[in-house]
Amino acid sequence: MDLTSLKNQHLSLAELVQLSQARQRHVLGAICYFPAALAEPSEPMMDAPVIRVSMPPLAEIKSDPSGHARHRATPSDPVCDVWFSAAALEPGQCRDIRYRHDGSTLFGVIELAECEPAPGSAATPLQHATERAYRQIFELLEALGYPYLFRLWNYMADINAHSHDLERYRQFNLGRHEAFMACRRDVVGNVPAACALGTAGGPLTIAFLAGRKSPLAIENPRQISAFHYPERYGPRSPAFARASLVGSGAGAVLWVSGTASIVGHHTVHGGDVREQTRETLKNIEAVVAQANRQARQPLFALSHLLYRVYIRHSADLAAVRDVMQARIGARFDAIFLQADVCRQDLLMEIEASATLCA
Ligand code: 3EB
Repeated sequence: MDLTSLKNQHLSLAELVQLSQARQRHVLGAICYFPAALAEPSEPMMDAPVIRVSMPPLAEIKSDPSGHARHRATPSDPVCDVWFSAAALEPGQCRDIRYRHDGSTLFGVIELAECEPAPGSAATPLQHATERAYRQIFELLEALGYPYLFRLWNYMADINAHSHDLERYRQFNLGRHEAFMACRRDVVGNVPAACALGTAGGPLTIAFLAGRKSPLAIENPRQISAFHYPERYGPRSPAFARASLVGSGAGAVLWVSGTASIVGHHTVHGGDVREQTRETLKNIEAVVAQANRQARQPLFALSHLLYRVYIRHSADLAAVRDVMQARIGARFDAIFLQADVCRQDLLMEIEASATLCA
């Protein structure tokens, strides 16, 4: 069995919950972006591991097979990033993680509240929650025999706020690094694709995809690898690759990490959302070109990616969308979300995925 059975789609929450029973059995997992603050604790919405994130959807572009782009402005319904598998799925729950797997790929979700660590620990509550979440993830993956992380989505409230003398995103990086080290995971080179964004509230929320085949970690020649960022961005560098690639030929899957207006390690075009979007697309183009080089085949193109676009100020939606359409063409699939980005001077960030031939 290989990854040709994986498929990624954007659906409204109504569409997701109204899928036929037969179709729901093939939902590996999903992330649902909610417009309003969520009441805790979040009750499971369906049998599949579906997680709710407080992150207002701003718009959606969907291209149907006939080639028409359908725009939906300010969707009132939550929008979901859904992963399907054509294979038979096995569900499971272990401590705080809910998951489903198909014999080659596992999708899991975990939510953890930020509790004070044990007395004597120097960790902040967010750092502690992050370390506990990642330790649970690594322990589960070891136990079930899915050792390779392909992709992680990291969502936390107040990502740019400072507490305990450190920005919360940097606290998150400390906890992630600690867990990687404790579980003997590489923190440079062979690291998963990821994103880290700020929500409007709620617990630390992480979704992940893992498998039994080692992915290729892809870097961007225009950017210093994030795991080599200098210390001025925080005491521990973020452990993620610019993209990860699994499988080959028609069965390949590409995950492009959250990508922003960073060249080298510097934020460029501070204050200019249009230029930040152009620079971000140049970065994604460079990552895709690098992935095609490593695949030794031109498998991926900007016009065939599925995009999630995070925008700090909702008033910038039109500017970001216009630049994307000018560069990519009018027809592409994207959801636009209001979210805080992990550097104060970044106004937007884009991530993407491609499941070929599914
Ligand atoms: C950057 O390039 C922007 O901490 O997991 C992008 C993707 C970013 C993943 C992470 C952070 C992360 O540094 C921020």
